[in-house]
Amino acid sequence: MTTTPYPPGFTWGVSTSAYQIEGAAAEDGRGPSVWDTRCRTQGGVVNGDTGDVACDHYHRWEEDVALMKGLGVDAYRFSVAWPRVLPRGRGVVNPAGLDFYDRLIDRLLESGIEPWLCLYHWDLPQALHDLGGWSSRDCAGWFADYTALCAKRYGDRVKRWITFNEFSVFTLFGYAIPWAAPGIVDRTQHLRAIHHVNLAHGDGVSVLRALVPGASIGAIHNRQIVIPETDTADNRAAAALLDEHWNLVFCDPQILGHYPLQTADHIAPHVQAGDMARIAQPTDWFGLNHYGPIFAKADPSRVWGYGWGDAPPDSPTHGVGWAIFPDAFRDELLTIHRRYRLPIVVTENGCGGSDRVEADGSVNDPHRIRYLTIYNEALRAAMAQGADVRGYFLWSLLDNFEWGSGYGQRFGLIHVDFTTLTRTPKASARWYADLIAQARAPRLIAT
Ligand code: PNW
Repeated sequence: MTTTPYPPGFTWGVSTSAYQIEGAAAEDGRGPSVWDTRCRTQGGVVNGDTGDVACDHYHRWEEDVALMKGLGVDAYRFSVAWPRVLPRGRGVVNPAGLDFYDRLIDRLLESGIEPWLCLYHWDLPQALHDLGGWSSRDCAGWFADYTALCAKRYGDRVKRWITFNEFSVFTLFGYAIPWAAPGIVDRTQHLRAIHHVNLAHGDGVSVLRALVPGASIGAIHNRQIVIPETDTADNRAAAALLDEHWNLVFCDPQILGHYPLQTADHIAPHVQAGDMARIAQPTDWFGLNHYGPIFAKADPSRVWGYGWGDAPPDSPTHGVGWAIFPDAFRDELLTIHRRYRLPIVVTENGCGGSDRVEADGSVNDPHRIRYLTIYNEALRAAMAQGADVRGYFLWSLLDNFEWGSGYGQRFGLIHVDFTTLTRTPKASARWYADLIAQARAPRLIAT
């Protein structure tokens, strides 16, 4: 009998996002986003790094598609920069920005790589933030109009659509714990942002259904078990509230139609009649981004009374300091399968750190290969136990602008020299290409 652990049609891919790779921040009519503002004026990014140049993908996209082809991936997840196509977020469109994604999509299709288009990877146009941004209910409508623009322009060629990437990271770190743009710390604004982003998601799904026949639509959630740093009552309470804000306040209303317990009370003043039905539009798959568990501790200096705890001192960690715990990945896949009853696509998983360039120019990253190997085993274990996983996208194609960590944390399969912008595939790129090739070839097993 021939078999492979992956079902027929399993999608192998790589992921990136616009602000992290494109650069060309002020070119061809692109407007500023909240991340440009954060990098340029707010601080909070290591080294004062910015996405002004990043990987210069805006100019080097042809080389990058060729690199993907070399990996043998089926699919590429990228995001459209809202301020590149609508410099002020709404109103006048920027034809040069729209053209850029046309060229990219066409080349991907010619190369046999399916485009998976994500509408929002955190780069809200600054002009919309100045009008209230996600704290304003109007933002859902602005997002729906932007979605319609992209759907009409790209929907003839793009069938895989994603509304948002990691709802809870940009809302929590943008509005409650100031680690991301726009750097606000305010409970009410955080709650309003949660609810308005949920409305925007629901409206976005409705627009895509109406405008893109045959669209396969998902949303991407970062889900990570929240563990109390030490087992005290205060830390357990902190972990329970963080679990709602991190893991539940988007998935539950979008898929199950209600907010989780504590949040339902907190958010009630911002919810209007009909909102919950507007949010809970059926989607086709659940996008999961997962790296490792997170640790919570009580922290009265933070706006919600919880803060980030540390992994136990003896636990293995990434270069980024995240705990390596593949069983949590397996369990997360099984939990999602049972709780949400949707096919799952792993839209991000990967390993950060700093990589050493050898004298001959090669880049060996055995730590990344080790991490990916054990996480792939966990993926297969979850599938063997019934989780309906349809694809795996590795984060990331390229080393890129790693938000608050600037260029100091590298997640790429392809090394980028940020002075010369030269790309060099790492040992992990070969490893991933081999994994994909083996996964596709049915293996003979004795029966
Ligand atoms: C994700 N955390 O972000 C993002 O989708 C990517 O843009 C990013 O580059 C990648 O993971 C690696 O960081 C996260 O604090 C940011 O647990 C923070 C966390 C998780 C994911």
